[in-house]
Amino acid sequence: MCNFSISILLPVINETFSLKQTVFIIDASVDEYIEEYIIICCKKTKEESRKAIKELQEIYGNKTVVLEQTLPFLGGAMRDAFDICRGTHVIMMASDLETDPSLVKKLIEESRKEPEMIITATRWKGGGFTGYNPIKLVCNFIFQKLFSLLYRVNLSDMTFGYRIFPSKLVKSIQWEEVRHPFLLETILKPLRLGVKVKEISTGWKARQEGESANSFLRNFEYFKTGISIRLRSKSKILKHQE
Ligand SMILES: Nc1nc2c(ncn2[C@@H]2O[C@H](COP(=O)(O)OP(=O)(O)OP(=O)(O)O)[C@@H](O)[C@H]2O)c(=O)[nH]1
Ligand SMILES: [Mg+2]
Repeated sequence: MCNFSISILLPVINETFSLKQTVFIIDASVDEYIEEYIIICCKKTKEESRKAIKELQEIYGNKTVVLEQTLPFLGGAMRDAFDICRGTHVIMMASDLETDPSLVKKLIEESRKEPEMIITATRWKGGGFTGYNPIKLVCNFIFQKLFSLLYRVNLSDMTFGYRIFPSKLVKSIQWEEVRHPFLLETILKPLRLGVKVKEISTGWKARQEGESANSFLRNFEYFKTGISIRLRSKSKILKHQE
């Protein structure tokens, strides 16, 4: 397949060296397919992070697209980037090194074999968790089991926001979430549409700089997202055609 290009989405609040490291590792391993790095900023993005972004712009020029998000929160950042991405495929990830950038190469290889599929990273198939809150880990495990039963799929990590999608697909869906449950929405809505999903294993290591923008209690909002999408008709998942 010759027409294959990637938009990498990197939302940023407080990352500096983690963001730069992410781009350096990706660039060194898969430069030929990268159409653009869309770095998404908001009012909360720190001055030091903006400095790191400028450095990346100096190195990578037009390949670095800086987007000031209009919708709020993490889901809003991704949704704004979905609207403007130019690659045939898009990789949703983080800039805090919790989404291991050395896996991008494998995500791309798998996606090139099955371009209509979603390839998603799982921490539950051998890669494991380093520095993850133990209570959160148990809740996460139970949640994954419950929702794989509810959606009748053999998936082990539906809440991890590290995956590659065909851009056409993400542009055709009517997204609703603006906070972290957006990460779950991006797998459940395609599943409801019959899109095939493949998992590949990755490890997870807690970030070394900054802190998460998600609070523990907010994790319970994932239930509402998971159940309501299960009950939604397919026609309500797609954007209305004009
Ligand atoms: N532009 C932008 N970036 C965000 C926003 N919220 C989070 N991010 C970034 O998105 C990435 C993932 O967010 P985190 O808050 O670390 O959340 P997480 O790792 O998915 O979830 P936890 O496991 O709860 O830590 C990080 O690189 C954040 O800096 C936001 O509202 N706007
Ligand atoms: Mg994080």
